[in-house]
Amino acid sequence: MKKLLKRIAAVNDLSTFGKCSLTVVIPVLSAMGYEVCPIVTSYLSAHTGFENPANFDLSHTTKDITSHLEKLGVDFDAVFTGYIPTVFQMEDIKQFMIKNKLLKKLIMVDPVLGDDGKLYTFFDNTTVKKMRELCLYADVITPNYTEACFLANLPYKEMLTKENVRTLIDKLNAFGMANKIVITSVPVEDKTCMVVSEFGELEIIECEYVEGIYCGAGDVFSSILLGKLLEGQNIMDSALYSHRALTEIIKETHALGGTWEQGLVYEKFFKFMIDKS
Ligand code: PXL
Repeated sequence: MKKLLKRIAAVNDLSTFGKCSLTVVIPVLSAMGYEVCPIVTSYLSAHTGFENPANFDLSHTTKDITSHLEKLGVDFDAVFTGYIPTVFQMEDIKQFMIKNKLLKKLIMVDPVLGDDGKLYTFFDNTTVKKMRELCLYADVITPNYTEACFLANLPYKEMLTKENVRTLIDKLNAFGMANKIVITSVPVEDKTCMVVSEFGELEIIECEYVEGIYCGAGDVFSSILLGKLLEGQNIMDSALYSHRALTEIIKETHALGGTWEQGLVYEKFFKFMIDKS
């Protein structure tokens, strides 16, 4: 089977309402010119920020889905994981990741665990421990600041010094996590920053303040980042591009009166791409 485009296995949930996970990952990466093959981890009526979503855990399907893909010989250029509802499913995904890692495919883990200092509904310390294990097989991880604290087993502080950021990266490296780490929404010396680290070196990038916090922003960020990495751009340029795009999308969503639960008007990314090309 001739591969016409670079192909991404997108391991994430499908939430009908609330614009996150696959409803973001598929359109964004498709617009960037990739073939996106979803491996659906859970099917929800809405993301877990809404009260009592109907939630159908698809953990029991993962092994059958990935082994059929293997039988077909479907060859991926990247494996990109996000929300995984159970430790049981994380183990199956880990096996899929290991096979692709041995084939030298790009493995990117967005360790979806929580935000604002707290874990998302349904997650606990066992989830964190297992997510740490997945991160060991990743080339790139993209935690937000909350997730980075949980992964590093460090307390969530309202404000960090530059030395605290160094400690955070050192702790993640000590656990043996990905060579490339991009942490978003890090509060450093009264600024919101993005931390980009490669092989232990780190840069703290001050971000423009934009009003509004939206569910799924991390999914938009990591999707664009992956798209850029697969174009062959380095981690810093990819992170900066993704950050610029996300800033525009947040501004436009805020101007339209968006809310956290409804998520981002990521459709504005398509305009961003056209304007910047
Ligand atoms: O984007 C984060 C996310 C993804 N998937 C589900 C979620 C959330 C955040 O709340 O609930 C199901």
